[in-house]
Amino acid sequence: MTLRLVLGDQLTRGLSALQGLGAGDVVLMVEVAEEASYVPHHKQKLALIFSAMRHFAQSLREEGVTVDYVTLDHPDNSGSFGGEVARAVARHKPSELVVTEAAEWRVLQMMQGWQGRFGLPVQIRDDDRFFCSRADFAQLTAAKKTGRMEYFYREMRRRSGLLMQDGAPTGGQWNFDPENRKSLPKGLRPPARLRFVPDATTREVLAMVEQRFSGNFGDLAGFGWAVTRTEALQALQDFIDNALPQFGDYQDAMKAGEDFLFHGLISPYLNCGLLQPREVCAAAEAAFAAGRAPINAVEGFVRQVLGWREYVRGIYWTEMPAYAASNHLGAVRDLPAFYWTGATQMRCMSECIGVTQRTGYAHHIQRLMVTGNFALLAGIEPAQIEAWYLAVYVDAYDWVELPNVHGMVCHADGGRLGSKPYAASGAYIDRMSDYCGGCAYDVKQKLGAGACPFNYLYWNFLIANEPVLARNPRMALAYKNLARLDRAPIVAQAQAFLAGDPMLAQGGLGI
Ligand code: FAD
Ligand code: DLZ
Ligand code: SF4
Repeated sequence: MTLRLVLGDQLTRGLSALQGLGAGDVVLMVEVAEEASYVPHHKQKLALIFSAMRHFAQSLREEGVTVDYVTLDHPDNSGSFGGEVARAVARHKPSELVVTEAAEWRVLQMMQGWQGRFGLPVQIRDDDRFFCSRADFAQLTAAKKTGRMEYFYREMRRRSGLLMQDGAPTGGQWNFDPENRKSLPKGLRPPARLRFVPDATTREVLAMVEQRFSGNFGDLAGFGWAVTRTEALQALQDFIDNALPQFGDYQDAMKAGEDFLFHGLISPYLNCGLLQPREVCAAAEAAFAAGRAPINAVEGFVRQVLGWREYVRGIYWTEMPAYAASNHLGAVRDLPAFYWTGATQMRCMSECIGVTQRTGYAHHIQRLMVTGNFALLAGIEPAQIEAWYLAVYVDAYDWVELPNVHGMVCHADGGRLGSKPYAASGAYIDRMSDYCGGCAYDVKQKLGAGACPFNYLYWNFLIANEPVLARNPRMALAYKNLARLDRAPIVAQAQAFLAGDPMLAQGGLGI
């Protein structure tokens, strides 16, 4: 018989490891302490993964498949993938072990040692759930000019045929981004979103997580994530019908108390395998074809999934393991404690950390331009802010979190992912949100007690990184503007804030 391992982010019936499943085969699924604790995951992330794993095992059993499922609290659980495969090999004495390549480098390394360790043939099959294979990505982006995301995305449109008509992009242009930067008008209420009431399996997992991981970040109370394929498809349909039409317009908007706006809320399902990238893009394209969503929304959505998601995965696999070790801007500051509590007077930060605590979710601009922007401007050590993002989001896995944080947020890769750092002053946050209105700081004030910290931290960031960034043509305008300013008071206030100086009214990283 063949032993087939299915990991917690491989919950897909068509998974390559399940292809050719024979009557005598055993599917192995294991809840292990090592995975549950390599970062202090948000409680909702743990609950989502364990519940989805248990439901997936149940659906296989209902098909008549033999599933050997080891729960976290099983008395003999060794706590690691390797230990649990070893125990299963001893139990079942398989002639072969079949796995789908792990999505992350750390686990693939482990898998590659299993044939020698267990003394039996181990087949590591490709993960074919992505549009672009690892080999195709490397070949497609080898040339410098075509290595950037926009070129990669256009080529993926051509190859997939998504939003293409007679060889040309549907709607006459590749990219509708300029239309997709509106702030939310007063009075426009985003739709209520479909959330799911926990069933008995989920309630059991919630109790286990609450008991075993009580000290972890995040609330469990509002848990409403889909945990089965059926529910994930319902969540996708809810997005397509109710939010997609305005997804494009308000893609970058932020509003206090509006946790989900018009976003997809599908990344946790794409990343654990309950939904497939092809079907979510096809659903959006069908909405456009039926006249139910405009092109700027549908193209904006397809670009995120077919473009960005595939691109960051490609960067991860072409650059690892060296990628994680770079620190281009030499950032070394410790992560402030308020990232774990939300207790700061910067309202934008407390709102974005607050939604993260409540739901395990924040949308792209909250992650990039608020919590990420602050980490960049304050010079937080990449490894520390990466560990935070990997822990706190229900959709966070190393292969997708790392390029987004290390590359896009920290610019620690020296521009491999994005050609310039996404640094911004308070004016950007003020334009795209309603956070500043209720803040203890004044976004219009550049310096002095009460000035928005994002303002002087922004200029201080440019000053501190001038030797590295000033030659970047995309930073030319920022440095031209800096040339008009008196640097000394900016640096003094930024340093006092970063040191937590109590003389600075409402100031400091310590708060
Ligand atoms: P929507 O806004 O509706 O977008 C649709 C889909 O596009 C998403 O579900 C996602 O699958 C994909 N997508 C969009 N942007 C990206 C991107 N930059 N990289 C990869 N996929 C993208 N996404 C993760 O899935 N896991 C992470 O750990 C993660 N960490 C991030 C960290 C930072 C600092 C930043 C800036 C972004 C990160 N993202 C991550 C990307 C993005 O924020 C989330 O995919 C998105 O917020 C998920 O919510 P949604 O499904 O409502 O997305
Ligand atoms: C994230 C996660 C967690 C918390 N727990 C488990 C687990 O107990 N068992 C499992 O198979 N997978 C888990 N996962 C997902 C894995 O970390 C993921 O499969 C690896 O990161 C490989 O990509
Ligand atoms: Fe954030 Fe500054 Fe606005 Fe306050 S004033 S919410 S700190 S950008």
